[in-house]
Amino acid sequence: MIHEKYYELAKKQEELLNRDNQKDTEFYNGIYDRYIYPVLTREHAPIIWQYDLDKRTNPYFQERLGINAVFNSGAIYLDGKYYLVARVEGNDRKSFFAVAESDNGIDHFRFWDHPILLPDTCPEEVNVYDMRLTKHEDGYIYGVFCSESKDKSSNDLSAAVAAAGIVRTKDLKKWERLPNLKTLNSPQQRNVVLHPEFVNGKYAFYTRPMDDFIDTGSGGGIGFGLCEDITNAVIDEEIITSKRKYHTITEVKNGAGAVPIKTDKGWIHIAHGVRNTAAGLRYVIYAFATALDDPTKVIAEPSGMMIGPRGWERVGDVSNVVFTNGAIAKENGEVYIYYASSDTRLFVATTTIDKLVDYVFMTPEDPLRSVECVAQRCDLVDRNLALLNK
Ligand code: M1P
Repeated sequence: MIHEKYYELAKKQEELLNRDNQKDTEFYNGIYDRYIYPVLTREHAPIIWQYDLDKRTNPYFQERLGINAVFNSGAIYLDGKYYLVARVEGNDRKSFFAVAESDNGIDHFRFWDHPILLPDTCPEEVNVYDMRLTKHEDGYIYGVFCSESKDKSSNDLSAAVAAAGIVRTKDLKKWERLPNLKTLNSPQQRNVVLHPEFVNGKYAFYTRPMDDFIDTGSGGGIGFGLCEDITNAVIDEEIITSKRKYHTITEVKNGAGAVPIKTDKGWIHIAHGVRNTAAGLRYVIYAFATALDDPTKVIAEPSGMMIGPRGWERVGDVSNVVFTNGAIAKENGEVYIYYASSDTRLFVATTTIDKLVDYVFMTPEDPLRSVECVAQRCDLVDRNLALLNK
């Protein structure tokens, strides 16, 4: 017998799932549009994931397996639909993956009935999160994610080891688990992204060399490495592409985000940068371009952040964070950047390839010193005043 409260909650949830999103007309920067509502929140999680609907076993209709947050999502466009593979975090702090789909990419996202049950091939793995989805030229869709385990070499209960887990699928329904990526020179890895094309005939990964679970330590930025065999992926050499720099948005760490977008002028990368503040770490999203014939060679890197947390985006489980691990670039030039705010909810920002290219190649680089930043701004002012006073 189904508890009557279920129908009340289901009706309320239907209203949320059917709500149209709206562009945030208060916001303008010419680079992308923001939207008023998140595309996914904990309120989007199916009721059947959380409640036992049976009145006999759940007379008070209590939440049995609560959902705390829905955030960092891989993204892919397949057969006319927009799919997100979201990081869903239960009240128990464990994350898992679940597919949500929409017809237009900006609203009406709806989770499939079942979360993804990954093949349990990694007994030490305790947590999984932040899947990047790569439609690879070998014909598979790969999901690369963080596979986290307890650091058994330490007595500290919070000491953990992060590695890159790899799965592949053709339909987002059946997932084959491959061995975790091994990087011979980096003890830990997070924010690993598979490049969509072979490079020199090999699989190419963007990595994030780390000495420690939180601190990247000597890790100098976003790495890059090649491997022969994705079914036993080993990278013996990582080189740094986008570097961390002093007194910038990447000072503490950075990491690859969405799968790079191929354009006529180069690969466009949408990544995250982290700096420290008295209030803790601040995560923002930035962009850069690498050469088409050498995806490790940075050829343009606009100054500063592209997306920063704004308004209520600043507040959540881990406040002052925006983070992306998925974007969709369609053949018609539309781009959908899915970014989570404060490890709590997921938003979309929309733009186009042309606007992204203009942003990445026409925005001046960070000259890295205040005095030079002012000179850069004065140059802009002078050019504008000359135009205005003509
Ligand atoms: O809490 C902010 C983000 O922290 C991590 O990113 P990084 O590895 O760069 O520190 C990730 O765990 C990410 O999931 C999270 O959003």
